[in-house]
Amino acid sequence: MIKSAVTEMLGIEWPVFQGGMAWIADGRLAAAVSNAGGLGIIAAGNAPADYVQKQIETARSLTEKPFGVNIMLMSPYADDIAALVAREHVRVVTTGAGNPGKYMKMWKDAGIIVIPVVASTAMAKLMTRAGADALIAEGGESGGHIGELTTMVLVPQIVDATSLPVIAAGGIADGRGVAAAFMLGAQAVQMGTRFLSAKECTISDAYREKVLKAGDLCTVVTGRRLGHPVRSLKTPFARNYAKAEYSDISDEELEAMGTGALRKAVVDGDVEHGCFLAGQIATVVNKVESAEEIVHSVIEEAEPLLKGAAKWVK
Ligand code: TUI
Repeated sequence: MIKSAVTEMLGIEWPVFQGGMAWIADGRLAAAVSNAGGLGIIAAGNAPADYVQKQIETARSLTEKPFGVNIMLMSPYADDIAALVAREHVRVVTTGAGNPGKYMKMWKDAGIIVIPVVASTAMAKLMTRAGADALIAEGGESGGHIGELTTMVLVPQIVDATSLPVIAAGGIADGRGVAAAFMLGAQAVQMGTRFLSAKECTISDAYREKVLKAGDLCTVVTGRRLGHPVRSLKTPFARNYAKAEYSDISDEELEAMGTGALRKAVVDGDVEHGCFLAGQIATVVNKVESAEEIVHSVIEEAEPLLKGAAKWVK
């Protein structure tokens, strides 16, 4: 049994969050993870509020346990979804890709537990002062939109910069990662890539196959030129995008190249034009399991590692 300030605060059994992956983390996946004793999270991504509302209804029909909604702050619908989660009194809100400061009062007044993703100590301090309940420290090993620092260096610095409990994310997909995160001072973990292999995760077969087959050097970061670095699997799309980034095309054209590419990967399984977001740890994800098997196995692996840590001290 691994308990911490995070399991206490949320009333969950295990300190395992499922990352709010745009286009992927729907009400069904979130409910499956929450039913397994972790924290399932619905991703709003770039979707409009009525989509998110439907996913909240789906999750509520499938679980009595707490779940969260992740708001991608670069979304054109961020304001609408921020208001929706307050109206719906969603238990937990996580945020990504920006500063959620302007929504904090509304969410706290609605009794929501607010857990922003931070990629720097400055943001961690700002969010602590703004009234966040915990912080997710997400390193650049993650898939999707990433910050500069790796999990190994980010987590201890965030732990030192805040009095709040910290959830580690980025590069964690098994019990070794969970144990290491706790050693760095985290009190829970968030995994995204590992849940791409979950039975309840409704991605295209091509997406799942690519993750299951991924090797250690299979991801690449694109988008630095536009100030939004994004990690994805090396595919024709990623290679073309990387090339275009160093060409003389305009920023607008470059931006347009990315539009719709995640949908093409998730929904259509288009291996030529799709953008297959995944973290560097994809290489250790090699079998399809239920969300419950995933949550339970990472905890079962982590427990003896944490208990056995004393063997190193003579
Ligand atoms: O947000 C993520 N991961 C994402 S969002 C996403 S959708 C997207 N697609 C294309 C381009 C851009 C986004 C796919 N994956 N992770 C959490 C995260 N948040 N990583 C980094 C940050 C972050 C970045 C800057 C958090 C705060 C922040 O602060 C900005 C500021 O104002 O200082």
